[in-house]
Amino acid sequence: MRGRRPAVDLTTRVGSVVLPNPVLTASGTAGYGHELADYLDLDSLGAVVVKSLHAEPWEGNPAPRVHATPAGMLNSVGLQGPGVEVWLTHDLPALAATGARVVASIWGRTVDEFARAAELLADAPPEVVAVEVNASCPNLEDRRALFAHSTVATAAVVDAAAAAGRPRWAKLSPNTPELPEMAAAAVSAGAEAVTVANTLLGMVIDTESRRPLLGAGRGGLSGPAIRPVAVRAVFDTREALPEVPIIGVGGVASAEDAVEFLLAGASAVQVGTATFADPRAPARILRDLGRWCDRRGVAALDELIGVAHG
Ligand code: RRO
Repeated sequence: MRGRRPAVDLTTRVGSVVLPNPVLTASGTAGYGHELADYLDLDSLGAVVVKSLHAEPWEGNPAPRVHATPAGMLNSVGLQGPGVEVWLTHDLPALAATGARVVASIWGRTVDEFARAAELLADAPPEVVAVEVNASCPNLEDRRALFAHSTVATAAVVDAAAAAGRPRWAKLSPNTPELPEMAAAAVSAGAEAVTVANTLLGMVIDTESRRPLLGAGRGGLSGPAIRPVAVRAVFDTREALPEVPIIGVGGVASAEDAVEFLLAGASAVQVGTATFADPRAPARILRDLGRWCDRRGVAALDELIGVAHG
């Protein structure tokens, strides 16, 4: 066996969910089903997180919905989706058939709508390993009512999602200075983990029309431009709540970026905007993460997670 190095064990644990590796897709960037299957083996990823689903079909916002920005992009898709019932029959079967672990993201305009979406997921097959409760979409009409900017509302939607009968992850907002308080509220309501964080609220103005460029005006900024914000948000959350599993998201485009999030305290990362430029990005980052660890003699992720805290 001379010269053969031990394989790196990339297994990670997010609450009660054990994943073979820490590289997941980010909600909204990998479709609803097996859209990326032509580019990568979806079951090779830690999990596939699908775009946020409402209990009912939802049309979304007027075009244009996306716009490239320096080192990132702005979106206001506006939560378009087929609704949980259609997703269960139309999209999920092909995704589950790939062998992927699936995380269903849900949203609602009210606590009852979160509860309804979660109820519809109660009979989902076991491939749906967790529910990500999207409390933080910046593209709702009434942003003052954003659940993830209130501890009470965050707890309420996480609690409502219990109806799905599977582990809950709360997706939180970077647009509040009280992120650790929101994380604590989510956990107190039963979340096993927090996803940190959604997009940063932004705007681009078209200098010719002299009006906001996106159809909805404001939108969520993502990509490498926000990575330092997201890394800081993960670091803050880990510092305040060292026992709470964190899924880091925001501008992960390389294995080194993923390592940065792990060091800040994340147990897993989600790849989002990078996938729009290269649909193979999650697989590339996973491969390179293994090599990165191998070259440095890192045998398991516990050697990295949270280490930046000293
Ligand atoms: O659909 C969207 O406009 C959207 C959602 Br649900 C979200 O959570 N984050 C985002 O940037 N866009």
